[in-house]
Amino acid sequence: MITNRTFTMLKPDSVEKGNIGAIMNKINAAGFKILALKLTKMSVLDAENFYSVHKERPFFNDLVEYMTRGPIVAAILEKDNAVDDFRSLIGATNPAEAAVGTIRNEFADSISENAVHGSDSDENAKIEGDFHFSGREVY
Ligand code: 3AN
Repeated sequence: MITNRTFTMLKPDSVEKGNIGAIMNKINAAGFKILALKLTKMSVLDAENFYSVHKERPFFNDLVEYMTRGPIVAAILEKDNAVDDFRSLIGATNPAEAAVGTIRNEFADSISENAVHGSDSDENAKIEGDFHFSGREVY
């Protein structure tokens, strides 16, 4: 198991607000190396599969609608302790609780539109990276 990679998405709100560059700057400044990167759009089926763990939650339909309303930036990132360090960099799920200086503190508006995704485990980082990238897109 590779333990130094994580997967992220800059969600539709980040793309709509023109925050791709600013968020990528913070990711680079925090020491993450970009192994794979693309602007892409999730289909409804993609989003339902990606977030299937949340399918019984009351916010599931809104989450799928949000994640499919426009393009996202998908990326695989490399750093020692990537999963935990990236979750520290993005901050709490609810931006109102995200520490000052975190990506969600600076760029997210609400718990339902919270700017970025970060994998929650090495196992999910691998699954999520494979979901968005073929082997020849990862460097
Ligand atoms: P995280 O993105 O911090 O890992 P998850 O995996 O619990 O958080 O949630 C996935 C996504 O579902 C969140 N990024 C957010 O867009 C949405 N979400 C999570 N909890 C809520 C909630 N209580 N109300 C509305 N949307 C939520």
